[in-house]
Amino acid sequence: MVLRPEPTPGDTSWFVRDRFGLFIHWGLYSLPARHEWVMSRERISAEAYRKYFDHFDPDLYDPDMWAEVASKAGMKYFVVTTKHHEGFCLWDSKLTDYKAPNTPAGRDLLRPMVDAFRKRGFRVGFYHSLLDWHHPDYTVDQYHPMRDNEEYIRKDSERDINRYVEYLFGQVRELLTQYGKIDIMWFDFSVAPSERFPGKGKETWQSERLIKMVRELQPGILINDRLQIDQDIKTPEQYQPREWLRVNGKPVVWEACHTFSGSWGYHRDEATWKSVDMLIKMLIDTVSKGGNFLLNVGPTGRGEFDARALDRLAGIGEWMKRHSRSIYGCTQAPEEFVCPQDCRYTYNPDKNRLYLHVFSWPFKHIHLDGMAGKVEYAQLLNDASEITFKEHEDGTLTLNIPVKAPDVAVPVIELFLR
Ligand code: JFZ
Repeated sequence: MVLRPEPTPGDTSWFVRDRFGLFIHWGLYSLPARHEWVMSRERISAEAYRKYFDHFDPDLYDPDMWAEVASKAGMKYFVVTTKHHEGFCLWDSKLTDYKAPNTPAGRDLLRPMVDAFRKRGFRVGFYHSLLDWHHPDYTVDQYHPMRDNEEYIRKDSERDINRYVEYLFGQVRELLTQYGKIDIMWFDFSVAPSERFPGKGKETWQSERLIKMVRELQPGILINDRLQIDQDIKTPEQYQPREWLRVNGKPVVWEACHTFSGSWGYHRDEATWKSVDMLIKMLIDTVSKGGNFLLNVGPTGRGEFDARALDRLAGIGEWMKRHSRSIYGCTQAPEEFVCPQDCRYTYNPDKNRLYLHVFSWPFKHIHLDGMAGKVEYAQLLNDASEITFKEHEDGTLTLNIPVKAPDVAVPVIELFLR
């Protein structure tokens, strides 16, 4: 029996088919180049942070190249930070001067990006930070850059968070009315209360009213879970769930979001970059549990994907070129199919095909318990070469595999089921 996620308010049919998306974290934090939280981590005031605004000049920005690289990697949708916690806006918002057109960039950076990706058939997603460390009415909380500045904290009495929330609504309205059809709204995030400061959650954001507005402006749009009211997508971050995510015991639509390294924003000196093999296995593992995989690039202050990111995306694309059939339109295999060790199953219910991803290539045989009589034909996906098999009386089906593994990151055997 194939697990199906609980229905949601938005149209997730394309989302659970496409499976693989690109996250883009791009803002002023690309210039300090040491994590997108640098303003908070280093307690940088808005005044001191201004130097990045004054020097933001992505002269090598080429969104067509970004979209081309992402498309070749096999990605089908993208989610870009319209505004991150620093408060800087990539688009030509009429509600603030703190925006790309007022920097040396001199223009709306969001519009050419949306156009370039949409031209290649991508679905369009907007990440939008609920936190805003620049807005004058955004009150101090446990993550605010000025949380240790008593004088700044004292002035909280003059700040009106509801005036900030109206600004938030106004900018979301701009984004959902001026850039065509938007497929995902990825809000981020609600702040837990701390000993010193109150939190900011669904009451602060007026989440119910905001969700209502978003859905009125973009019918069918998908909304994530970080307004503190579950909507269409659960969003585990920087870890791999052990099984299909459930809410109240029921399987739900979910998307794991990950970085190449430990930073979402461009980080020059961060060295924990995941290998292509690891990233491919994470993608496979996610789909084998019925989830989506949103993989992030942090472009540089010049507007480029750096060499490390291009290397990973090219490597993933090389695998996806011959193996995307085991990702697109696939989900967790029926629970009666017991997956062999060091492997992952994905399953395409429309084609009734089972995909065996071999993470560690064994010697000569792979034994599929209980599959005798259920497989009509088997082949290596990379070159469509037949994999013969023998069926045993105890119900086992034994695949006869070559001693030498195929020269691909993760070999996949395509099983045509009866
Ligand atoms: C958030 C952002 O802070 C981060 O910069 C990035 O954009 C990521 C995709 O989303 O990261 C979070 C948000 C919430 C928690 C942890 C990381 N949380 O509630 O534990």
